[in-house]
Amino acid sequence: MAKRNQNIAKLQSGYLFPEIARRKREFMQRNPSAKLISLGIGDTTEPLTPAIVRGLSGEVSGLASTKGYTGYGEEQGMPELRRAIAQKLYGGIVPEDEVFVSDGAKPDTGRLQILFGPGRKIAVQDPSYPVYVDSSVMMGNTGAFDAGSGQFHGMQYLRCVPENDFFPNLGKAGSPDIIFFCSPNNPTGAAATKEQLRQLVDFARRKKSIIIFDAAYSQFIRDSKLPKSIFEIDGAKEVAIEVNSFSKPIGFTGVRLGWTIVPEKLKFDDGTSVRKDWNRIMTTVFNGASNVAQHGALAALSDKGLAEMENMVSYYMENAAIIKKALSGLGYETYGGDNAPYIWVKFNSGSWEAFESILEKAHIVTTPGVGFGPSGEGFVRFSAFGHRENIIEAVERLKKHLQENSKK
Ligand code: PL4
Repeated sequence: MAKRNQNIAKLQSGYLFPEIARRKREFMQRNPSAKLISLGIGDTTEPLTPAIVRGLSGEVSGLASTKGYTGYGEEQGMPELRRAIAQKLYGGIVPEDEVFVSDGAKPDTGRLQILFGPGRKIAVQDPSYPVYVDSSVMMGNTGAFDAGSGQFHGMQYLRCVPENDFFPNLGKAGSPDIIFFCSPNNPTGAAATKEQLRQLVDFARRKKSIIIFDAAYSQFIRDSKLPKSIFEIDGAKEVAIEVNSFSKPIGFTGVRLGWTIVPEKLKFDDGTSVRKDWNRIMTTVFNGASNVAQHGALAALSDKGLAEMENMVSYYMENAAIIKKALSGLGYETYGGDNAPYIWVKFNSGSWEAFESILEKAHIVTTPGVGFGPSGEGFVRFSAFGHRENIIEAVERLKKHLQENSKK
């Protein structure tokens, strides 16, 4: 028999989101008539919008004809979509040949591990989207694993907490090869300022690190002074890769479409081109994004599509405002929710304890903060993705449950 990949064996438990789904299923078995509301997994709920549907269905109809049929496309994506992303979403600050269209930010994050290979020093924001740590562990990018303490020596957790405005103390960050940085952040909802990203880019330039900047929530930024891309920062093209996604702003979590930008100027320490290696990986292990999904995305970047995207984002951000207002009104410390669809809330108990209590008493699914890293302990993440009527009902239930809880 083949030997097991020992890096997989190092993963400490199941992936966070299936674990939440498991607890939800168990709850439903015990309470089959409960009307659960999910403010847990950040999954979109609102239907696709007209211009985008026209883009998708136009391509489907085309595929049904001999003339319109297409098979495999270019692994890097349709040239017109790469161009539209570069121009409409980045205002031309990145050229189209640095845009690699894909099936989403999460799969690209996994494939980026192949780009760097094992034995790299990794730094991650703590808390952060668990894929960065778990995919690094799978690749063997953990430094030494101490089974006694269950800690990885070599992976640096960059503490991001209210006390430091959710921006890490880079003075303590050592010299990582790779820095995963997500802004607007999942789960804290914190959006880094230009000055903060400038510090990050300067740090990476000094330490010769590469930043993997996850901008999956950039369209949710409402404050026009905040940067939507790492490439708005001078010098970032020599030290950063950006992953991004159509999942959240246009409801493509199931349709699947994202992209990664790898600048021509980004080089490895031996002077070779990172972009060339990424192209080699993508043409080898990826066969191009769905042609139907790409036409949907192209339609989303038309004038009508962009207006629909803006309405969709505004809808979820109004949900965020409703949740945040209710929880702050109850006296909870709340963060995020202004430029991101997540509200990060401090509880006086452990994260899982708060999660269980809200599930059992209010029949609401949330996400325990500690699932995103040790600094998330004591916090719970509330997602703003949901139908408005469910958000309003969830808020009423939370008010009732949390008020009763505070009396005890
Ligand atoms: C549950 C910072 C959600 N099963 O859809 P993609 O692959 O283009 O983007 C995924 C993604 C990338 N980057 C960040 C994200 O937060 C997400 C999606 N995160 C969440 O609730 O945290 C969905 C999670 C999904 C998963 O594991 O990604």
